[in-house]
Amino acid sequence: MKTQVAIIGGGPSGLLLSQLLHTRGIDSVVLERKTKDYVLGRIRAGVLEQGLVALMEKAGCADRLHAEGIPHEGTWISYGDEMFRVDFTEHTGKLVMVYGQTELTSDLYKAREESGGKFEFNVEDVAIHSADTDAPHIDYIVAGEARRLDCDFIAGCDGFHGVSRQSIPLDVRKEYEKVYPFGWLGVLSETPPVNHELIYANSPRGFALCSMRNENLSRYYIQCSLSDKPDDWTDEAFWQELKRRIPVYQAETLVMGPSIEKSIAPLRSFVTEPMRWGNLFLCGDAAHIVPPTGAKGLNTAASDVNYLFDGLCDFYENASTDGIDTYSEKALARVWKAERFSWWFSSLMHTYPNQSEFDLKMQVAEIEYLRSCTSAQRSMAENYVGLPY
Ligand code: FAS
Ligand code: PHB
Repeated sequence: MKTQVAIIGGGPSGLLLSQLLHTRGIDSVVLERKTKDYVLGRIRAGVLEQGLVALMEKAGCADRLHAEGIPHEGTWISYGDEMFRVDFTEHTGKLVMVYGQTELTSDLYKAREESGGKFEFNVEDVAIHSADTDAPHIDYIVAGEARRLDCDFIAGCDGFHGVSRQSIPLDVRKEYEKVYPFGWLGVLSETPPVNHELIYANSPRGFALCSMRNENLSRYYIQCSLSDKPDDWTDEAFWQELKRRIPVYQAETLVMGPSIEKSIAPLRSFVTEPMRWGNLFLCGDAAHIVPPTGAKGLNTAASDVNYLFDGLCDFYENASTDGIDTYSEKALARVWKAERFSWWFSSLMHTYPNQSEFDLKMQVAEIEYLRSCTSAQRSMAENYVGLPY
């Protein structure tokens, strides 16, 4: 089989790129390790920057997002029983859209299927060949049959555990990593959200986050030990712990109910450089990971896709390699700003083992500074709504 752009990974990065390329008549094939239902069953991001909303509009996939997404003009930060609001719109004139990654990915699959998108699901043994030449190809197996995909370019959209990053020689790539000493236990429940906006909570017992998907579907997280397993936590234990970490007057109004999804995500900051090797381009989690505190994971994948899409269009429409030659540099410049914000916000809101009394005082002073200082709130707002592409 031959295509112009071979895309490894059928998550949001791969699908968004494939659909955008389709709008410009550029052919692609998406190779996905799992089934579509498995991909759609993963509960992940919930907050979209306006840049990602604009890309979904450009891809012709934003109708349901605009109909069902919830615009948020600010967020709440709590520490102990104190709570204050950071107003995104007051400081930046922008807002974010609360709309689950699952829904976004579903919208992209629907658009690709309606426009004849080419997929291979349940692919195994994906192997990238000759990426550093003008004739790269991918070998893979489907249902026991060996197949080959020849292409001009390969987009590695296969996430942190994918094959693409590993295909870049070790003497070419440099990796940067910070692993956090805790995880996030997340619960989805068919209950009304405790607040109509998000609450990021710092408490002596650990971080908590109150989020949502719609007016009767709430998403909650509590910081947990890396040794915890979801089954270690009954629903009752989860709700009681969450109530201890948010202000009393919010805990009193919390509507609890059975969890319909419960999972634990480890937290890490990770970047690999460069994000290009020959005609292989890394996008999204294949190249970088952020702790979800700043809601930057999916949104930084989007800016990668934006830069790569522009570069590929420049190549096919204007025979120019300027866009693809500057892809890695441009993408990394924004990636590192997202890494900084996510690390800063995670350092501010979580409890760390062996935190000294002084460390705790610094955390409270930083939160107090954010509460009381307009420029500190503007800085947070600018990063949260998304820095320019
Ligand atoms: P993805 O990992 O989503 O998709 C990669 C795809 O490639 C997968 O479908 C995988 O099956 C496939 N694949 C892997 N190896 C392959 C191979 N060899 N061949 C073919 N296909 C292969 N971000 C937020 O902003 N907020 C959050 O709350 C949040 N929560 C998260 C929770 C978890 C558990 C994880 C892991 C991530 C979370 N993220 C969150 C980040 C997440 O949203 C990612 O940023 C987003 O999924 C990135 O999308 P992709 O780059 O497409 O990678
Ligand atoms: C979510 O709703 O899943 C969510 C929202 C904001 C975050 C992380 C996760 O920072």
